[in-house]
Amino acid sequence: MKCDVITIFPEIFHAYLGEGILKRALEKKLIEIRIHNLRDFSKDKHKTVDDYPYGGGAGMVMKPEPFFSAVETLYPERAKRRVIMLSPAGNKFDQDMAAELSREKRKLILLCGRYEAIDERVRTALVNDEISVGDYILTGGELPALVIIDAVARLIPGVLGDERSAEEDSFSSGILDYPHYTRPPVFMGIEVPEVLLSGNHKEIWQWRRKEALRRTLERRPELLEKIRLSDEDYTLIREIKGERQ
Ligand code: 4G1
Repeated sequence: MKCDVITIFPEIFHAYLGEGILKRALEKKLIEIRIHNLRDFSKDKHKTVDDYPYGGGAGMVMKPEPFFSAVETLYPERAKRRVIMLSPAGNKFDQDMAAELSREKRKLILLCGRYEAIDERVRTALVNDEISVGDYILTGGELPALVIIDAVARLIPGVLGDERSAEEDSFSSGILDYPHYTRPPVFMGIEVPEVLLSGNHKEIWQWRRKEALRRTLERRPELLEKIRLSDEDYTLIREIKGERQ
């Protein structure tokens, strides 16, 4: 993953990317992320990046020139870049989209908005894709950009370390995770399910699969329509339905 971010708040990215798994992946050069300050691409002496909206109304709009100047300066070759705008009007980000972006050969350029909105001509003439991380109102596109960087980076081979592959984790199976427990065996009077202490790995994995299916059936039944279930899964689902009052 090669990624450039354009933002008026570079420090937000340095803080998050300076910790944990992503910090290590950057050090090992498994991913390459460059953070650019949009203000550095503003031409006037006050380094203005926003202006009043034509037609009036509340709030400010981000000017188009600094975004164009930033992208054309940093990555003039159109064919080798994929400009992504984080926007509530974009396609909803999900694990499939993260996987697709992790396979992208072009450099990803993430544009982060602030204020009310970004001038429409950025979308029309600069942006390839518009992505939203969800339906709520935010103060800026920086957290959405970090969500995308985080979800995509951990799919790059080597980023999660040798012990743990991205395929092993819960959501890559397309259903919710099973319940997890660690010591102590009894906490606040609540016991760890006996099967997990049994050492019987076949039974443990059967229990985990069943509890994952139970949770998905209860909380996110629509996820089950997106995946292919095995004959054993159908047996477990029948058991779960028989256990319900
Ligand atoms: C109209 C949410 C505006 C928000 C309707 C998810 C939200 C970027 C995202 C807004 C943003 C709704 C996102 C809103 C986002 C310019 C600066 C846009 C921040 C901005 C439902 C503010 N996923 N929001 N407007 O939140 O950037 O990516």
